[in-house]
Amino acid sequence: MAAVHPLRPSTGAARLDIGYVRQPAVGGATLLDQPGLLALIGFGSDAPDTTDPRVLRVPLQPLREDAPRLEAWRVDGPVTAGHDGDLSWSCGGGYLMVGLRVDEATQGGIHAAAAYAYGRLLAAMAEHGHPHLMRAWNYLADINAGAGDDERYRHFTVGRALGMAAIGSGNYPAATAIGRIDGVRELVVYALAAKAAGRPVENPRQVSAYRYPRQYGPVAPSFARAMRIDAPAPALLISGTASVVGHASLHDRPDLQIAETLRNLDSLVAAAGLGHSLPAQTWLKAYVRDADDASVMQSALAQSGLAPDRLICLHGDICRTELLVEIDGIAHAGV
Ligand code: 3EB
Repeated sequence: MAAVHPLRPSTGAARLDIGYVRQPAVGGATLLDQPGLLALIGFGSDAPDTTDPRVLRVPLQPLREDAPRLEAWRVDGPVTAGHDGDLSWSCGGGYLMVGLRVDEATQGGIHAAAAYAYGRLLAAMAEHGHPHLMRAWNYLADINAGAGDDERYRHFTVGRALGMAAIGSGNYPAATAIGRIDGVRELVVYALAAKAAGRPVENPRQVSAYRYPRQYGPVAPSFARAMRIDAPAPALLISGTASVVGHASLHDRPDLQIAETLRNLDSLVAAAGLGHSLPAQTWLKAYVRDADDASVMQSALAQSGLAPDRLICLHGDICRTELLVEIDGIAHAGV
């Protein structure tokens, strides 16, 4: 093993601080004035309405009135940001955040929109000198519409794979793909890239998504189960995780799907070397197909030890019709 400078992490990874903020969503001005603010993600219809390129708007409605509605990403050092057509970018401290909103009609459908979005994303990464794609979120309408290989999620998956063709499966980012229920056929993608590579992590309880068998579509989904950032303290960017064991969906009740999902999360955290279960410093987003399941989700996560302010519950469709819930997030190792 190569000698490592004692004061510097071996990977060259830089600090990334993520957390939810409970603040009146209107304006968000004081947050945006903070130095090192890389991105501010607003959820639902009252997300900050501003042209600041660091502000990303997720078209899913939060389901608990009293919950935080903003997610702040902070880095060390100055941040620069701008717009480039339909793309917004923000860069500093070794990280690049990119946001894209693509009207499907302008590209000729969800397949072409996905290919276009990922082509634009990879081009922006090259232009700004952040070659490692760490994490991507994808929100698209009518995700389960269409039968068999004509399902819109599968079309999205094929288009995304085309746009990401330059990335090998061993370097796929962590990802989430969720259905927006407002019916707006605009693909929303936002992504985190970095100067230093992360370490993709797979879940021993699950077949890697990029190795899913043919029954789930003509092209397997291009994502890793999680991406580990090594420094200064380890953090794990966790992909959308559902009640999938092996490659099969399990259970038809939301409570059982949530319990299985939590087992998957524990397994993933262990595989990443972050302990035996989700650490205290964890921020989760839970997606529920049926708004009525938000309370079951909330109590299940409270029971597993997650503080209420560390959960944002969003109303969205999951990419297999039988799946009712999905959870993603970030886990910071205890210090
Ligand atoms: C699964 O385990 C559930 O296509 O980007 C989870 C996370 C899922 C990301 C994606 C899909 C995606 O297969 C679905």
